[in-house]
Amino acid sequence: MSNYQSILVDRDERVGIVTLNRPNELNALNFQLVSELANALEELDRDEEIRCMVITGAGEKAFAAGADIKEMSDKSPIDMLLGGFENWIRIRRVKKPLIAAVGGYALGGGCELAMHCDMIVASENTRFGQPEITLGVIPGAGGTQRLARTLGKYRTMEMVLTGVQVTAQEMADHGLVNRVVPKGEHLREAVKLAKEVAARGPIAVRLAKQAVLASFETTLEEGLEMERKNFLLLFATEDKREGMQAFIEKRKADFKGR
Ligand code: CO8
Repeated sequence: MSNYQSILVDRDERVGIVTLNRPNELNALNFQLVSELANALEELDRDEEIRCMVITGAGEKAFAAGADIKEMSDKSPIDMLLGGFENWIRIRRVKKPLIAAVGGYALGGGCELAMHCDMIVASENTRFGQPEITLGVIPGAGGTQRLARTLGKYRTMEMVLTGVQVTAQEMADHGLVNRVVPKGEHLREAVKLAKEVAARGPIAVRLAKQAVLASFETTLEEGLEMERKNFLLLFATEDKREGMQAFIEKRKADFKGR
């Protein structure tokens, strides 16, 4: 595993855990951190031992309080294009499931990073928000789109146009948070959820993630076609044989990812 300065990379059985590690800056996402995060996630994505990844923030106060405002303040559009966006696209393309373990502030790019993940576990002290409007800009890593697809137009407008902070429970009520847990429990609960995913067949998990994500980007007809093809593809795997045989023999399946 590579050496990183702004993140920590750990593993717990088949779960890779990446910690955003700038607690004194509330884990503000500077260019280096996002680049390291993309590198680490791609490395874990290639690692056959790892089946699911959790992203969390160091310290009690924040998952991430957004992109690094001090770093961004004198940047040009071209600096932002070259220094920033490519790495966010790399995170979006990770094939294994990502779970955000969120405690404290998840603002701006922090909220957007959580929404890049496939599931979100948040502690009850979490505050989500898109405060970019208070800085004279707007969300740039998917906030307007991903919030609107989950919360709908009206609540998203309020968040994006005012910068208001929203509780984990309210986000859960809107379907944007999977589990709200007591303060300090978010990482433990996210790893528990990740281990549940990691016990499933990794090829099926990968193709399931791809199919669900397609529902945001295609027509129903195209999405159904992709689901059907992925379903059929899985009938060529050893894991399908193992999963069905294990059911018949009343034992736990041992999936190999083949
Ligand atoms: N950037 C840089 N430094 C930060 C950030 C940030 N986003 N957030 C906090 N910090 C720093 C503070 O400057 C402070 O440092 P110092 O001790 O040196 O003064 C330290 O972290 C602690 O912060 P505070 O003292 O402010 O802590 P408080 O508890 O008083 O307040 C808040 C906590 C409310 C979270 C407050 O820090 C805050 O409002 N932070 C900024 C939130 C924000 O506006 N986020 C949006 C940023 S813009 C963005 O995310 C655009 C995403 C674009 C993605 C695409 C990129 C290519």
